Amino acid sequence: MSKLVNFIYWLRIFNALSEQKITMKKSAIFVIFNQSRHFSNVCRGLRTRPLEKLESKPNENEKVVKIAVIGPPNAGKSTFINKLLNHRICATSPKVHTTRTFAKAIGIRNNSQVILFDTPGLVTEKEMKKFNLSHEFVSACRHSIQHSDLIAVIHDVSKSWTRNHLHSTVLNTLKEYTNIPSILVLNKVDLIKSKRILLDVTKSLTQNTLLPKGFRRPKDLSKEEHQVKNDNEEVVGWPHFSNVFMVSSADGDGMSEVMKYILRHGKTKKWEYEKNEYTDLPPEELIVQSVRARLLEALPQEMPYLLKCEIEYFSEEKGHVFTSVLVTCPTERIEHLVCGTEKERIKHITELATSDLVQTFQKPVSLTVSLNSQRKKIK
Ligand SMILES: Nc1nc2c(ncn2[C@@H]2O[C@H](COP(=O)(O)OP(=O)(O)O)[C@@H](O)[C@H]2O)c(=O)[nH]1
Ligand SMILES: [Mg+2]
Repeated sequence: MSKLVNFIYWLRIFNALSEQKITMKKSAIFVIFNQSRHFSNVCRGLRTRPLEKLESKPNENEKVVKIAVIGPPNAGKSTFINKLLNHRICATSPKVHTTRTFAKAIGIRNNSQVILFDTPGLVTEKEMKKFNLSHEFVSACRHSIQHSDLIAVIHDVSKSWTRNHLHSTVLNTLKEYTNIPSILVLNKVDLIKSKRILLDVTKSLTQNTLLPKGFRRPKDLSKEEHQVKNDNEEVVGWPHFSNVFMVSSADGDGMSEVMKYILRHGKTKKWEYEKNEYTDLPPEELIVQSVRARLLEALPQEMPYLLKCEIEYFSEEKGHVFTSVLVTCPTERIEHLVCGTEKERIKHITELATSDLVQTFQKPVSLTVSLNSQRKKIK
């Protein structure tokens, strides 16, 4: 069976290459199949991204606005970006560190190109070790902030034990980039019944400086009284947010207000990306991230972090994406668990990842997810 699948892939790759008028030696193609990480480089000629060029004539109405979306892992940054742009670009899951690479999500509103930086969650040294994250992971986040017009802090209000203070890494980042205006986005408000909670959270996180519409701040508070501190006498908020929004990235509530505000920060300049370009990530990376996110969602606890996902095959033919992802498990026991009884679990994961990718690429997708285990490979 696997020989037949391989044969079909061979046929497809030959078709795709001949369609793209790419000439390659047979030996070169053999290397691609043996080293899948090299494969994506060869696929550069087979972009799924439409390559419609912008008119070369500069348009004075064109604007660009860049927003660094920051916040602790799982606050809902990727979900927020997808909802704001109304396009599933970033992978999301209920587990932390779904986003492991820094990515740009791009959309057009009116005459403005809106570029959102989906930053991997800000992490402490301890978390970096625990989740095996590289230093580049953190520096990519800082780099994106430096180049943005606005910082959007995404804060999860659904967790009672963290909602009343900003994450220390968020506070440190805000202190570092005081020159860039920042907004506070209280996310997951759909999970909060009481408006009072939202009011208290806003007071704490903005150090009593900003309140939602309809609430008045007492005029005669002294500077010290503004400072909201936790039990350890640490300041828990940031007094320089230029605005505060309450949203649900899950159902879209409050998103249009955020977009209106973002558009006000646009600078008149030539668009930086092609009209239909929606991310700087290559399609192979989007595919791997989508499969990984569904594995994170479907598997218990830390197990999905032990799996290695890599692209085996990618091609686009006549508007249809054909792709295959190889998931390497550390042991055969984990491979069986991922596979599930009668392959039910892996089939379900594949179906969900396929439907995510259809939304991302906005074209039909045929995805295969194959499993392997390291031990078996060594044998
Ligand atoms: N109920 C609810 N869940 C949300 C909301 N925003 C995000 N989530 C969920 O929170 C989890 C983490 O979201 P994700 O975007 O991956 O977080 P990130 O790590 O900050 O990028 C996912 O399971 C999302 O479905 C929201 O507004 N409401
Ligand atoms: Mg994310």
